[in-house]
Amino acid sequence: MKLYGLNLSNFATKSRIAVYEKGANVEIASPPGGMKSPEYLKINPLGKIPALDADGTIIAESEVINEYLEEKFPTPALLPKSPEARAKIRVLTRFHDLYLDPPLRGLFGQLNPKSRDEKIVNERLSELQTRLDQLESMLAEPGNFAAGPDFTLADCSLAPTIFFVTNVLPGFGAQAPLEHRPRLAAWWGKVQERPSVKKALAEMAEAMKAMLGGGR
Ligand SMILES: N[C@@H](CCC(=O)N[C@@H](CS)C(=O)NCC(=O)O)C(=O)O
Repeated sequence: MKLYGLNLSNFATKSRIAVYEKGANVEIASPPGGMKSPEYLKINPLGKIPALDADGTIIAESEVINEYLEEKFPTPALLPKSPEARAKIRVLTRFHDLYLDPPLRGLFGQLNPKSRDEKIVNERLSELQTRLDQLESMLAEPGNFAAGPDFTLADCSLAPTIFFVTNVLPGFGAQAPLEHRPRLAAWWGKVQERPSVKKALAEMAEAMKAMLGGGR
């Protein structure tokens, strides 16, 4: 099996964490020729990462990949057993994909203070702060992982994006994301200690450093 992605991508990192958690025999590869190359577009016509080549079956979309990995490699489990508890995890992963990531992604084009559009920045920051408040109200009590005592697909989803949130927001002079959000702050401290997350976030940090010109 081969997982196409780039270390800086929060969506690709989400799937790498699931691979690392499972200890699955999955090769990690960059999209050949880049995300929009004819070669990669044949693999994933959307030109997005991640995509999983499951021995000939191509699976796109990070959450579909993670659910596939969960079915293919059930141990250790990243979803609980009861339908209700599974639904709770899926609400968090969907919240991540549909509501939390977009306002953050909308800030990526505004990183340069010299060329940023303050109106766009303010709108996206405001939406992102609302989403972080919503996340705070959805997370489990401090001391837990995102949805309870067990590490799940919800943690895989949220950790790479909160990595960006904590690294990017200070550059906009925004309200510190962990301030006044005790559940988010406690979860963030805990989840970074998980070996799979630690490894994947170190890869993200290295890629970010390289992108900002501090790397090789
Ligand atoms: N819904 C997709 C989102 C994937 C996504 O947007 N990945 C970004 C990198 S973090 C990407 O491929 N961007 C290139 C593009 O959208 O053209 C998923 O969950 O896999």
